[in-house]
Amino acid sequence: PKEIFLKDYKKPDYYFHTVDLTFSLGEEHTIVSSSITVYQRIEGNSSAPPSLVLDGVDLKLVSIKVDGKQLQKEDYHLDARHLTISSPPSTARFSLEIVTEIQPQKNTSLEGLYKSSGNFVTHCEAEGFRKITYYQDRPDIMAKYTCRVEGDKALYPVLLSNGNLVEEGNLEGGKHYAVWEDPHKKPCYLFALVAGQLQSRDDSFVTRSGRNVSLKIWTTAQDLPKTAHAMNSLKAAMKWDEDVFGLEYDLDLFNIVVVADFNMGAMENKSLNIFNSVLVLASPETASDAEYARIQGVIAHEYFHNWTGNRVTCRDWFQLTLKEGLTVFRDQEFSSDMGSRSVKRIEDVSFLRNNQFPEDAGPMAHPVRPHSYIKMDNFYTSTVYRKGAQVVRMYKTLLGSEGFRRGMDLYFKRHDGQAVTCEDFYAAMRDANDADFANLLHWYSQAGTPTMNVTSFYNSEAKTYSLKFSQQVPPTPGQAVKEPMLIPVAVGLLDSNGKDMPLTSVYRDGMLQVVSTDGQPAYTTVLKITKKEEEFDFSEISERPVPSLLRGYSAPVRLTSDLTDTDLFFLLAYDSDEFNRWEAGQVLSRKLMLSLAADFQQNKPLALNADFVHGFRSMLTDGSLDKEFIAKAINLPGVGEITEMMDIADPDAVHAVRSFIMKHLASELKAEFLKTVENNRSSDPYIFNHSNVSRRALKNTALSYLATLEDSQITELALNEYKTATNMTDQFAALTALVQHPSKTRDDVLADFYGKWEHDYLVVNKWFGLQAISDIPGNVENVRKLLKHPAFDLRNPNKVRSLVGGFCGSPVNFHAKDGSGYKFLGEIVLQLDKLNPQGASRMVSALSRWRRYDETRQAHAKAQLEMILSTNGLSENVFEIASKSLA
Ligand code: B3K
Ligand code: ZN
Repeated sequence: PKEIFLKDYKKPDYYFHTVDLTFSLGEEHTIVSSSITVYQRIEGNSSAPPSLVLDGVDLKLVSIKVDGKQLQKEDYHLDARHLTISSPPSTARFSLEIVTEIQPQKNTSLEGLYKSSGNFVTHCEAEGFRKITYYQDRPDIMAKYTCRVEGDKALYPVLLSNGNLVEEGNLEGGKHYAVWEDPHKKPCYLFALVAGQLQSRDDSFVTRSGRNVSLKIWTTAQDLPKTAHAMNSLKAAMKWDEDVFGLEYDLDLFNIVVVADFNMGAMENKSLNIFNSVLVLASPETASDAEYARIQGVIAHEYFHNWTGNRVTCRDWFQLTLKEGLTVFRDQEFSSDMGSRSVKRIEDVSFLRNNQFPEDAGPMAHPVRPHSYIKMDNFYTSTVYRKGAQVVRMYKTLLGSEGFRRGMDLYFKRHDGQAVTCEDFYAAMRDANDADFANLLHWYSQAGTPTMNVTSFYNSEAKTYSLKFSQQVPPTPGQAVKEPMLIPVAVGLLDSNGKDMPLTSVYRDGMLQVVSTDGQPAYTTVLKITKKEEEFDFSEISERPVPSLLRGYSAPVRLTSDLTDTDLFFLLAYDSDEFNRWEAGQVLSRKLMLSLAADFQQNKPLALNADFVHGFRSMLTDGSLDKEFIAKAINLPGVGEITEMMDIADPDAVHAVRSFIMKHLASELKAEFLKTVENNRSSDPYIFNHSNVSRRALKNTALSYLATLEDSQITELALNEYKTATNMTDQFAALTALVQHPSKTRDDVLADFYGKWEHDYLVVNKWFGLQAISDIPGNVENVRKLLKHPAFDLRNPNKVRSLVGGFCGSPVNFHAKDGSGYKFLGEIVLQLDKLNPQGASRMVSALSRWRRYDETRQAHAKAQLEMILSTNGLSENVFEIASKSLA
């Protein structure tokens, strides 16, 4: 396999101007005819024109013409990946016509053109278009497309592609056709085609300039009722993008198609978004609040790509974060505005810590803009997406909302219709604000989560308060030495009453920094750390403050400080920054869990101190707090997050400790938890809004604590919750509570749930997932059984994610010391790789951090990676992850 490097990027020698495609869809094969107008980049080249190299994989070439003339065998060269025309015409412009034959019905990789539930569907990003026809499959080739689709009218009554429908009609032999024209030029990864039996939910949106946009969500007749929430989310997103960024939709039609077999969450194809069904379909009875929220976020995300991704796209795939980091940031902001900003921030930061931090500390660590890849699909990572979004957020933190908006406006003004780089985004932000951004670009090139330590000093005579920062970026594969980064740290200082102190002036290295421009004191200020070590001094500080550091998590770093437990409990009780209130509790919990894990390892008895229980009780019973916030605040850090902080990861110890703390809190606060469940029950019709979501979140979190007690009264309670639930959120929470421990009740309720929902594959996936992630010892055997369940299918990515992915999330069973979990995964990866390399490589990643564990586990995991790597015919996808994991 060949590694591709950012530094080797070269502009293409040829550009494509227009692309006219015709698909003749058939059961045996599909014929794709493409007609392209080609331009030479360097006109009037006196020497012979360079050869034109087209990408193509799994294609049968039927014919090729240049300027209308059929090419002979000696005029081109064909290998497994390319079609090379060695002597193209020397004219500035020529035409290229290619006919290929493909077999979508045999395509299990789910990239290119494939079939799902009998329908034809495409997925092209990153490099799937080359499985449809020969093309320069790279994002800096932007062309205007037309697409004619022909197929059997009875089998494929609906024929869709990008842009506007310009013609349709009947053909002989029961066939029909449709011609679509996309007026916006685009890279081929945004091409899409859908043909099949679909019905639509129709709605419309009038843009602020008065354009009437027809909105359609396509799915099976049966699932149509489950598209209402997605449609509302779409309209809310369209409105939000106008209000917040001044961005309006640019066509008269916007389609979303729901697909059951899809590798990713969704795809932002121009005007024809294609979605994994789990991210569209929802009804109160079948989807939980978390799923409603995810649908809202992802519908918005794909819609937002229309500007950040489609109108302005990436020059090359290394720039992926240019569109993904930015669009994730935009969807996070949207969701914040739709619900609670601090809760959304807490969720996003937790996700980052649990998923991106481990990646950034492992063998696959890469900067948000990677330097190289073997298979681009392997770089759709939480680093590129989530850390990338944090990088975008830092621009906003540094520039303020208005400055950020000025930068966005300039970015679109400069680059609409172009394929650009992260530097172009940076330059737009800088130039629109005359900003000084020293060291910010390092975030694009350096991998690894920076650690930042803060120490404080109060001088009661001078009334000054100093914060001393030191930062360090850890070494990562291929990057031993790092430069200091620009780290924006939002800081507030609390007085002894817990109130924010006014901040009038702060000095850096003796130089006065402006805290506020309008003469008013600030209560939060953003310190720009640019060096390895740096000190800031606040003046006119009348008493020793408690600092609230990194408010709102203003930079994706690991923060350590000299704050005492007393300081942290104080912040937990008083910080005006809700995120940091939560964070103070998390820091306390992390410290506690780590120290109890050490006790556990030394066979010492576990004990919980009274301050912790007290702090916990105050949170749980504070009626002035937002209920969803309380639910987050009483949620302990996950096992993964804590094992990540240990020298040698010990999932058994952390699991035991987490269970112990939960159980202990549940028994100490049983009355409070019971009351919480009691007070937050409701039989009103389901509404997805903040107050209802909050209420359910708090009730169900309380129930999850109670469930740890293994007490028959609680089982009764949970059974009752299960039976009387009027929505999936409550029903599934009760089910989850009931299945914690082996029992007859557990078996019965799992069987009951399956019986209720066997007709709904999305709910069945939740049922698979719940059993897969179970911490009941020896659960691998149950998972093996479930693989043979009639509802399971290795070809469907959602099912694989629920069952296999779910299993890999269990600290106890995936990391079982006898290696049974790793062995299970090894077998699945090999089976899956033959069907779907993208899916297989996602699964194999679960093994990549094997070096974090003890020797026994290391040996088991390593053996599996070696076994995988020694297998013949391995995909490049799996090869890249497995080989880098062993390196
Ligand atoms: N851009 C797509 C992801 C495509 C994944 C390709 N393997 C969805 C998204 O991030 O919006
Ligand atoms: Zn995206």
